[in-house]
Amino acid sequence: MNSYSNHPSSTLSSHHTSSSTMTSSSSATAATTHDQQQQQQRRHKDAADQNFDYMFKLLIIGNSSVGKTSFLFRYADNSFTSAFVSTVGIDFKVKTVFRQEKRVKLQIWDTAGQERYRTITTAYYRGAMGFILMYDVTNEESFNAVQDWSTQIKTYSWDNAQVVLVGNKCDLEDERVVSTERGKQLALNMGLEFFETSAKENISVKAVFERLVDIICDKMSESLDSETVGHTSGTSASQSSSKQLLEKPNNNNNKGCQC
Ligand SMILES: Nc1nc2c(ncn2[C@@H]2O[C@H](COP(=O)(O)OP(=O)(O)OP(=O)(O)O)[C@@H](O)[C@H]2O)c(=O)[nH]1
Ligand SMILES: [Mg+2]
Repeated sequence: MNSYSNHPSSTLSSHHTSSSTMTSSSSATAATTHDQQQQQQRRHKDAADQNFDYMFKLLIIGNSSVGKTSFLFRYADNSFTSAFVSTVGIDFKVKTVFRQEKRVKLQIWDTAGQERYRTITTAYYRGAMGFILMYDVTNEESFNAVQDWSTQIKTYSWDNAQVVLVGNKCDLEDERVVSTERGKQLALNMGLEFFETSAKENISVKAVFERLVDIICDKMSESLDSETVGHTSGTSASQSSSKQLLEKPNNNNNKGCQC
């Protein structure tokens, strides 16, 4: 069974493209439908591809309109639209990358920032190995909310989940209200790595994902080492946490992560 294709996300999702282009002329609608079909086919193919060493479940979280969906679209499809279609519930994309000589399949969940979807979105935190916690450098409120989002992670995900802090929309220098220094300081206080990005101008988007994957891989190696030490010394300390982090799909029986 493939855990992606059977996921309820399809009934909860919304895309920029689906809502913003369907209202055009009928020929444009036909073209869009064809594009959408192709996209959907590619999506199913990517999701079904079992040729990978690890599968990491990642979540993008943060206030509404900080740019989470745009960030994911930039990374996965290299596309950007200035239209704002607020995400309904949750959606995901799949992308496979090579890091540290491993083929890593990323299952990237794009969550709705609106409060009313909080019950749905937090249900997906479980089993996530990494979080991109995003604020908007032109929006003070989104920056002030970072601590609350961090609390949500602590409450609903496991202890080993890795988090990076991202200040998005750094292309809007004239509208900036959160300085780079404040972002850095907050990240330092929270013990997180920090990036400023622009989904619009494609600044540091790929770097964020690559760094997060590297951090997770490093954590996995550490867990492996401590597990080996634990076994050698006959103790079971840290075994359960390593087990969680090392939980990886078994390619032979086509099982994905149990999210
Ligand atoms: N200038 C600029 N605009 C951006 C950037 N990223 C996103 N936007 C715009 O900000 C608006 C909100 O972007 P979304 O990606 O839909 O925001 P979101 O965080 O997914 O919002 P929710 O789905 O409601 O949680 C859209 O109009 C985007 O075009 C960026 O890096 N620079
Ligand atoms: Mg969104």
